Amino acid sequence: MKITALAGGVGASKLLDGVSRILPPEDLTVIVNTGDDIEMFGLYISPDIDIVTYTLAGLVNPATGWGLTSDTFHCLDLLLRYNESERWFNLGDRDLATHIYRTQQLRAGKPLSAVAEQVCKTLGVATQILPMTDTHTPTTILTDEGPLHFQEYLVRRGAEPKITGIRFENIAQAQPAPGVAEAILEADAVLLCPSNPLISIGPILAVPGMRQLLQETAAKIIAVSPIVGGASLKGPSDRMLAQLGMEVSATQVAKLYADFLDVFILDQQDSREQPAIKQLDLQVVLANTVMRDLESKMALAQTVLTALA
Ligand code: FO1
Repeated sequence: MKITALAGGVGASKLLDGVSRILPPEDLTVIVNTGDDIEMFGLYISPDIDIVTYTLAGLVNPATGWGLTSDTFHCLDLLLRYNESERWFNLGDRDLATHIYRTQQLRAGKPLSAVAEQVCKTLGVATQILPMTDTHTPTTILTDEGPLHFQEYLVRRGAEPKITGIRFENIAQAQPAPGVAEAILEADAVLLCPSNPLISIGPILAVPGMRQLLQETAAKIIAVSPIVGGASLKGPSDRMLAQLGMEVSATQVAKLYADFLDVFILDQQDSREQPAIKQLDLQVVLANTVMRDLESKMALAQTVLTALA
């Protein structure tokens, strides 16, 4: 079974880790959010691409879910002595190699998708990892303190400022990256990972043509809820939904995807939401969606694959 996943962030990479241990890794393609991308220290950082790639390569730092395991920060220490103002974003010594390589290749005219492919090859990842687009479309969070790049909002400010809107810069000029349309149209199933629906899956769906591809594909489309017990497990999904005037619930997430979705995986803790989600004309599967260890990642991955069979 060929599966194409839409992913962003640490929750997505945990589920994909489980899926890639059950399916042959070549049968999985991942379309990744690039709205989090940012230039720091003159280097192009693509956090969600790296999180998924490092996870599937078995190299991710298990404590943070991003960066490389056992990395050191000697280069950053000296860099910050030159430029104190970028102290808020941590780049490990080995992680820097990926950013230096990516930046060199982009400056030489290579598209982001080609660089992602080369990084996968080098790190031994057989799963195809595609950026949603090759155009730089950074996510701006509009807040009561003014507009902030997503990383400034999340990492520098700890998601403290109150948000009033979200803008995906340059999105109207963006096109799906090479391979994205085929990956959606030719898949047997499409999986929306348990990622923030507004700033991880949202930017992917905002790429012109993406929602139509999801509506047109014959693939069965399944989403795993990122909201459990009325809150997000990690990250600011819950407060962002609330501050933008939306309900903080799994049902709200299902509504955001209802125009193309077939199946919704709802956490057991939220079973009382089952009727509301069924009313959206979706099949509902109850499961434990909290992934604390390899066993729970693989159990959730198996639930997804069984629901798709
Ligand atoms: N997240 C943090 O909370 N603090 C950091 O200093 C940080 C650095 C960082 C460097 C490279 C990278 O690929 C990811 C990094 N992240 C960091 C994670 C990232 O900010 C977010 O978790 C993702 O953008 C959300 O998916």
